[in-house]
Amino acid sequence: MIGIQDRKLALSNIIVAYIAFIIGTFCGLLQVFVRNDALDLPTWLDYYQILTAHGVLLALIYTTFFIFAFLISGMSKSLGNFGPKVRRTLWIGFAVTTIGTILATALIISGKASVLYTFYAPLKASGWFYIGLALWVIGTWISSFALIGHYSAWKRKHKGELSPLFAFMTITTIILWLIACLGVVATVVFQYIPWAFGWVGTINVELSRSLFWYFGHPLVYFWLLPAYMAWYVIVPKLLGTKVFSDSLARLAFVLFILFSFPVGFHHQLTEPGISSFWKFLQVVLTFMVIIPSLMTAFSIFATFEISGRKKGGSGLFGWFTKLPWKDVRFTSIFIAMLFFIPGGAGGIINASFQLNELVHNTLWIVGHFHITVGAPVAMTFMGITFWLIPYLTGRKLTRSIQKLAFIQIITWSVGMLLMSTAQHILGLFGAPRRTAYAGYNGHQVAMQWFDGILSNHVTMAIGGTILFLSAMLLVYIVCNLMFFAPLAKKPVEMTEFPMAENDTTNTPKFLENWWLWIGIAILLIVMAYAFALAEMIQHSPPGSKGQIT
Ligand code: HAS
Ligand code: CU
Repeated sequence: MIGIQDRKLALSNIIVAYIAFIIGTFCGLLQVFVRNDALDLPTWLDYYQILTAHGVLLALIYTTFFIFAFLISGMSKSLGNFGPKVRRTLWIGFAVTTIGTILATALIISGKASVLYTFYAPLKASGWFYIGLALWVIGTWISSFALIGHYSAWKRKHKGELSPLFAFMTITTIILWLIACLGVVATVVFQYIPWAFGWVGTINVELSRSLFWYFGHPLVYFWLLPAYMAWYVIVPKLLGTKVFSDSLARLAFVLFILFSFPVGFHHQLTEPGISSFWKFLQVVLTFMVIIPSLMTAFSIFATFEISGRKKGGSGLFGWFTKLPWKDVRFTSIFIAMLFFIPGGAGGIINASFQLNELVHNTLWIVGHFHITVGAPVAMTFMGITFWLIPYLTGRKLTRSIQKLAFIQIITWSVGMLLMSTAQHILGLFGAPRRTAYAGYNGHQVAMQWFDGILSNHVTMAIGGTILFLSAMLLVYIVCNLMFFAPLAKKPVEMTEFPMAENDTTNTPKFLENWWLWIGIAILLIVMAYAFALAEMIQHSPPGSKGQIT
């Protein structure tokens, strides 16, 4: 059991995460209705304002706070309670991240930062919005260094030993995050802030977008890796078995450090300021970063089969029926995994240079990220929520709450399936994204192909509504587990931190040689980016003064 002080830290992060979740999902609900032309927003509120709030609060804020809650609890559990210095630093990190979040959110809500979560120039927000973003990043860095400090102290005490798998994966995720943020910090500090406060007249748009995507792609793996941590470390425990292969798991994570960065141009394939050679190189490297996900899929299937056979499942698929379907902690994550099969396949389509031309500016991409971050990642976080909060508060996930939890994940799945299928199909038919106007001919959706059962903005809105109801149910469950559920008498089932055993006897030590991996990552980054960015700076057209929507 981790100490009360550490539990408070994790709980504070969870509370902020779910406050962001409430506001963010509500904005999502408003959005599907605006696009469906069923709702006219009041004059002080506009589509781009709520779209920004939705993206920032769910994709950036909910995820980050939840991830830190998970990492903090797992590091305290696997390496021992934090010392006073680490704990203090984690509180400072939490405070700075929260202040940045409040500042940025306030500006979005007051309509001074309707620039969407990618804050693309030439759209211009109030300078304070970028200050909020900068504080948010700095806060996460402070927390990251605190966790690295905790890990280093453990390593000093255990010379020559491999760290526990959870700690190893935490450090991988943090290294990925620190290297990724360099891009966003560079553009926010050196480009956006001086420009937004009027210290310089113009901004180099192409450079700012490239620095953003240098960060933006690894950002999606910063969301994914904690979900993978649950898949590798938590799920086998729920199945009553061991981690399938410790070295495979570590290698998969290390590959993310190598290949997450030199791929950002796959978000910019339609932009004219980058020559096709660099785009092509990054497209090829994108296909490398698919490999660790395929390794993960393989390893999870193996874990399922091993556990199912141990419980007596026979025949080709007999093991399938032996999985613990009645345990919501497992079922939620299983559905999350299912979503990632089409989610990942869609990613491969996006990454294919020519196919990207077809889907890039359409709702297809919106469909893609809802079945990557919105389902596999979010539903894994929900699955974690169901045991992590009880573990931290010492309360019980009662039978009746577990039933509600099942309703919650099923409705989330149905809503997401309807909404994302409609988005994918509408996208193929040409429905644009990042815009309030869904049709091409005036206000009404005029084209016939937008009227199919699934290729329809109404279907999307129905899906969105089911998702919102499901989100509110989740918030109810979270409040219950935080404050009202009965206290568990002793640490029984459901109040445990499920962490599977793993066998490290055959794991090569060099997998934990961080400098080796960071070194190769830097080489790849320089190779993929140095010339392209230099060209962008040398041959830049006159910068943009910016636009305020
Ligand atoms: Fe993506 C755009 C390519 C993964 C998120 N992506 C986005 C955006 C977001 C996002 C938010 O190349 C939009 C940004 C914006 O606003 O413009 N994406 C990829 C590729 C992958 C990928 C190649 N994306 C993700 C993940 C995300 C995410 C993960 C969030 C968490 N994405 C792109 C590209 C674009 C893009 C282009 C730009 C498009 C454009 O034009 O703007 C890969 O990492 C995917 C690899 C994954 C797999 C799946 C493995 C399957 C597993 C599940 C196994 C299931 C089991 C259970 C075992 C190959 C691990 C089954 C059991 C049974 C019994 C059946
Ligand atoms: Cu990407």
